[in-house]
Amino acid sequence: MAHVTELAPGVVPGLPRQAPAPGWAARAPAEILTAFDYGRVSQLPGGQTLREYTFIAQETEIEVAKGVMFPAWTYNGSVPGPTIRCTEGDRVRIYFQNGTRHPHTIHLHGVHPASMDGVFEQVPPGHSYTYEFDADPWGLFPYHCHTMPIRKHIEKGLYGTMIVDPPTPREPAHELVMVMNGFDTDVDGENEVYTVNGVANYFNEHPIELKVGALVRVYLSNMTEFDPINSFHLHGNMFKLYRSGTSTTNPELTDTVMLCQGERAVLEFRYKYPGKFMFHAHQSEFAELGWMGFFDVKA
Ligand SMILES: [Cu+2]
Repeated sequence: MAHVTELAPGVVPGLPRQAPAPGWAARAPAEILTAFDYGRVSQLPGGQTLREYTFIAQETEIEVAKGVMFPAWTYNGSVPGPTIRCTEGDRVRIYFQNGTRHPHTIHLHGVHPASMDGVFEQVPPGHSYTYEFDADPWGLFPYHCHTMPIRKHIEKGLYGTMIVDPPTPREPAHELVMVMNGFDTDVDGENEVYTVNGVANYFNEHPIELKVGALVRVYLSNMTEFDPINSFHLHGNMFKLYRSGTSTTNPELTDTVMLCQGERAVLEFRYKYPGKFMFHAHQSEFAELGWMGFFDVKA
């Protein structure tokens, strides 16, 4: 799969010297599914866990459907960007370097000071900014660029997932990160392509292997621009739905969830029967334009 990253000409990396190398190599949707970026881990003097990340905004050409190239803006080379994984109470520090020709930021959802919100401190090309906050509260959060026009900066690919684990960990499971998105390939203000993790029909051609009876946990978020909602429908099964991932009790039992732009949910399920089961947007148009895939459940 073609995948070309270029830093804007004349942009000199200007990161603080203590910034770690970006530790994110996931590119294909299947890699993004199971890649978790725990950062460079150390201990602060008081005993608090410090997780340090380097995010570089890049101009990256990505293949969003067979033979369809898209001039994306990325964090560290992929759409969606790195999946930040930490635990409630951890100190998270993100060294952000803008290697593109446009100003950008990182706006993280969650509780943090205004100066860490990625709205007012616009980062010009070639400049850097350091975000630092305590992960609070636990749950599932999106992050994205918050530079005007915001829909352009999101649609171009500057977004990703942050999982803040609860202090008492969730039950072990086969965990999958799924980001629902779209791409406006002809610049008409509408999406021509819909995907999970960046490539249309990818999980149709590369089904996700599961095991009968094994607990599956999907961290699902909706970063689709232009269309107000997206959805996830599971075949041959029901899932427990924990909206925003901020609870582990009293789930709703359903087989379809609708998420507004920026909304997210944790889904848990086990397959009772082996075989191939479809999952897809329940908006038929989105499914037909690439947002569909299969679980291949083995006995
Ligand atoms: Cu931006």
